[in-house]
Amino acid sequence: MIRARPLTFEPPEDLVLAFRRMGLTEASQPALLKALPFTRLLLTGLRHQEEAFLQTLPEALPAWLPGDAQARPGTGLLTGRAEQFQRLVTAARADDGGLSALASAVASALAVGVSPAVLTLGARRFEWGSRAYVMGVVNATPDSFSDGGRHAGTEATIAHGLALAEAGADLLDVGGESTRPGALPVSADEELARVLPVIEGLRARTDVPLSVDTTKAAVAREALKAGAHLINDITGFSSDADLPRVVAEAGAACCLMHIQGTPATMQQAPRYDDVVEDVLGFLEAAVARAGAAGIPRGRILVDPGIGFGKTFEHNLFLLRRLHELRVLGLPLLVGTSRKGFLGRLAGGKPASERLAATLGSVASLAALGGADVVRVHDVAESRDALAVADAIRRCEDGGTLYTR
Ligand code: 7PM
Repeated sequence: MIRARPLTFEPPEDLVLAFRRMGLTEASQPALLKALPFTRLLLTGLRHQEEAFLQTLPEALPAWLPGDAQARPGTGLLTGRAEQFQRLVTAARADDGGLSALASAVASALAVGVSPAVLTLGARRFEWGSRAYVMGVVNATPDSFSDGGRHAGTEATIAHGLALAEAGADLLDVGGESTRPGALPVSADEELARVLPVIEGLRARTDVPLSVDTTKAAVAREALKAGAHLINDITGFSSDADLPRVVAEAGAACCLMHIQGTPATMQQAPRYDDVVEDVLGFLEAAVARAGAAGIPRGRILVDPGIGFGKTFEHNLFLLRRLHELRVLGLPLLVGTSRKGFLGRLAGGKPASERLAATLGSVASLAALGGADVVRVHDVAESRDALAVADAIRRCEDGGTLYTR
């Protein structure tokens, strides 16, 4: 499978801003935008035919630097201006010898600055690119219940969800199956008994859209009937073949997450040649399963699955290279909240002492322009951190750097 990924992520607004600082008018900008941006695309999965085409590019097209044919066959770097890339896409499309995969891979990589379509969930609109949205974690597993038994536990969980809504959550994610590394699966009946009363309780008392963290069609069906808007499947539709259809029939949205292995075994020996490449391939297949079941692209989010079958280094590399996942053209959801890699970075702190590290991760993601939704336990604190990071990223009036 051929894939093209931009090495850096430069939102188009950055250039428009530079033009404004140069005193250039709006009218001259389209021409400048076409001529200026310098793009570098990393290509992987090329076949001979595509390599042959790239090796004979004329001057007017991007330059081609092939990778090592032995160590990394089918790879290379394309560099050039936006307008040259457009020409390459046109030429590859015009060739009837089967260069259409190359054309679409390059076209998707060039479109990374284009915001995904607006998503409406219940009473809320998600305008991707306007800011990072916050998904609050509502844990409905017994280990999170107090000693008062199931009913008291349910009431406490609902109260917690309402508090997160009050604190500014844009979305609440209710989960009844622990996905802790080494955790064992629970039955659909048990999972439903945990999440359904919480969904019903929240649905009656807040208009914040509800997500359900489940891999099971039977759980999703009832949860969606009870008013949930989104199914968050940590296995990217790879566990239950009926789940995509249930989501499609309800007109619901979904978040498809990458995982290597299963929660029971995933942290034993995570291994990748190229973790970004692997995650991209997995998510493409997950999105295809969703599409085949009739879920519109505009109702799909994707997630690299931080901590799910990844080493410390895999997690950091994925976060740093998150913009490469934008070639999917879908909103990115990322969950770093209180996770193990943060504990390690903070000198070995337990989950209960990882708030500051979590805020560091959330702010970095927003500042890098990587995440559309962050999944967090600490909603109020994360909203503040994001307000700062988003404002710095968007700020347009530069003022003066030095005054005399
Ligand atoms: C133990 C370890 C308990 C990890 C709970 C967790 C994600 C998710 C979770 C995520 C999406 C947690 C995780 N993490 N769903 N569900 N993305 N989409 O920290 O990163 O809550 S469970």
